[in-house]
Amino acid sequence: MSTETQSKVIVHHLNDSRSQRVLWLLEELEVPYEIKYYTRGSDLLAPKDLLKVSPLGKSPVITDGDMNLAESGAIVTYLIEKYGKAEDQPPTTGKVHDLYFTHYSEGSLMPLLVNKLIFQIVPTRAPFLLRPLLRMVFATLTSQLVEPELKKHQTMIEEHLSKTGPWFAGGQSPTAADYMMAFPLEAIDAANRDSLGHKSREYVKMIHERPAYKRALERGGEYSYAKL
Ligand SMILES: N[C@@H](CCC(=O)N[C@@H](CS)C(=O)NCC(=O)O)C(=O)O
Repeated sequence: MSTETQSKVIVHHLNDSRSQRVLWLLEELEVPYEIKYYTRGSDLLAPKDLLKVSPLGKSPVITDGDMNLAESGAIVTYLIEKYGKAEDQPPTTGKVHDLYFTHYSEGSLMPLLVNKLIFQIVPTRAPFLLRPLLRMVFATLTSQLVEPELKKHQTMIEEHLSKTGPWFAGGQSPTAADYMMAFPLEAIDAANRDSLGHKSREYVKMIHERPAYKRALERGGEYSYAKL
């Protein structure tokens, strides 16, 4: 193996998943990387192969040297610390925002979106005769519990971007918070084009127009939340 190959970061990348944020980050950082591709099964779950690099078998995982690292927030922080330049760090005034949104994305927003998705999927996997009833029950749970909560989150994000934009930490380049926030905002937008507020939609559009983002899309393959 050549030294160059040995030192390349490997991204264990699952189609239509959060690992797209890691590809985007590596493209922005201009760090050479390899992709090991994994395809979801018909049950939408990751293939068992991912268990070989991470005990939970979820994507993303990166391999850097002899280390495997899972959890996208940890990966983003690790890669920026190791390979980032000054512009990849938040400005002093945006440090707390960067910290907050880096953790908020997976800690508070994504669980809500995953809940919503599970509530949609459960009725489709139930015994045929139970499906209409379950559809009604889960649609009610979604509209009474998930949607009002999600609305609160979207308002908070919209107000934040209106004050700090274009980026979550308020600087002129994306920082950790942006790599983390892009995926849930893309998912909300893809599910309902009229759902995001004006600033949040502009934000997603701005990301999709970045050359590094487009390169990441090209390399990553199938990704339903953005098109080349
Ligand atoms: N909080 C974790 C979530 C990881 C996760 O759930 N990844 C999804 C892809 S977006 C996955 O691997 N799903 C397939 C499965 O659960 O089998 C992170 O941010 O890395």
